[in-house]
Amino acid sequence: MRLSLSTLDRLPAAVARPDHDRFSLDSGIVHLGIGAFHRGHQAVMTDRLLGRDPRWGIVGVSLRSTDTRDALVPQDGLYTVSAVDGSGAERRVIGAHTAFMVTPEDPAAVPRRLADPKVRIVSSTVTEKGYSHDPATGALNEDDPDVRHDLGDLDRPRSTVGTLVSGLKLRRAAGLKPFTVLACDNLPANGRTLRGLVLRFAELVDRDLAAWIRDEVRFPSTMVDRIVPATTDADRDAVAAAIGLEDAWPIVTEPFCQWVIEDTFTLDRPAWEESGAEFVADVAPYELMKLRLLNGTHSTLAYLGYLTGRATVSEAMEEAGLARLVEEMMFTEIGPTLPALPGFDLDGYRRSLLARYRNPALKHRTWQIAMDGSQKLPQRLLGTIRDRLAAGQPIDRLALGVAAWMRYVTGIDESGAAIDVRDPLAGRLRAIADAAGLDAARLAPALVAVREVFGDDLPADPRFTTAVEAALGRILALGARGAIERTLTEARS
Ligand code: CS2
Repeated sequence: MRLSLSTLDRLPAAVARPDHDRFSLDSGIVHLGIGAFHRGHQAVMTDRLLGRDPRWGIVGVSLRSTDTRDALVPQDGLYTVSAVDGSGAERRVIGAHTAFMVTPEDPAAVPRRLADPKVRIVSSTVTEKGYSHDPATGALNEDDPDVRHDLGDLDRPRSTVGTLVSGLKLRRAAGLKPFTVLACDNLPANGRTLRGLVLRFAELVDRDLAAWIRDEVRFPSTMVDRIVPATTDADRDAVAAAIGLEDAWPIVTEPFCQWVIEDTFTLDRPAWEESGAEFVADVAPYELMKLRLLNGTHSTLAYLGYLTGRATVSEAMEEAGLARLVEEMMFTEIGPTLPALPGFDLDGYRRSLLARYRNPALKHRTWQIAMDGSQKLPQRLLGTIRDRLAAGQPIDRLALGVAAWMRYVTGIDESGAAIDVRDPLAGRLRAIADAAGLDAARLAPALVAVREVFGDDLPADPRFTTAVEAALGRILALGARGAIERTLTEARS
């Protein structure tokens, strides 16, 4: 028997369930990208409010695949969120979604939905690569095939940016006020970055529309944080056993959940503060702290963990040298680059990150986090490196993180087995690696020359190129484990 509205009352008492009537919900939010992160984060925080304020049901849009819609429609949109740690699991059935749409099935339908007057917020979790931007500069990639398509056929958009502009165009034509655009991905200044992309795209199609967007639409930046690994079949089995019903796509996550949002909305907004979100005037210091301390060390753990044969983050943390390396990276190298946040317990935050990584109940694959490194490195490691170089400080541990990415994208691991490298630039990175061979003096400069990742400045800075080449040389000569140990003994603070 499957989870659905008609089986909800069979759930064990310990499983929390929606306290709202799904049929009384309005759809005030359209969300682009209904992957695990959205379903374990924003949807949960919204679900908690719907009993009191039913205006904020979520229309979930998949820009590409039908999987989520196919899994959730037979369940009336319901799914289980298990928050797990060493002491057990807390489960809750979420029913925040009122409808599901899949862009390729009817590309004109999504912008039309965005032009529904009841829709006041359009949010997004489309991953870093979903913004069709140049990761090093944040500028719109006008050669992106989806962007090119959308510039020619804006009524049937495929890209995130094209979809937003198409929806805004329809609202303007209908004399409606625009919605708020709420970016929820791990990009630096995510709202400001998305605003820049939307404005650039709009200028290319219609200058008046661009001016209207510039004047009327708010793009609050947000800092989002919850570790939500991809769901596995073992998760499905465990959830089914616990709730007594089949659930085709449950979410398994950690108890921790944080959302910091700039309180600047075009129209109204849900009272997300009642489910624990923090509204602030400027999210930048929170975002920088999270991207650098969490995501920067997460990626480092992913590459070095994968190379040392560790399949998950908690297993990577059992690699004693690696755990020490990321701890030192947080305290010694990243910490001094962060702006002060008065009243914020930075030490407690760093310690809690290390504890979260050790969560033994989460099976967060190093391979999953290693994905799309070309899109992630700039905001996770390279910004910190730039700040340290500008302050004349050493970057030994951070350089090892970058070098581990370089070793990873060669596509062959230390035992000679193939690595399934997933990255929009995977083909190019592999070709570079094949041409250079496993020779740090050739491979490091060839990869550092990838401008989309390293920009124009870092390839020209010998302090950077030397440090990365030395770190890669260590990995190639000593293996990842040996390179970690050597870095621990020799790194300067
Ligand atoms: C991870 C993030 O997959 C990744 O790249 O670093 O998704 C991470 O789990 C979240 O940002 C935590 O908030």
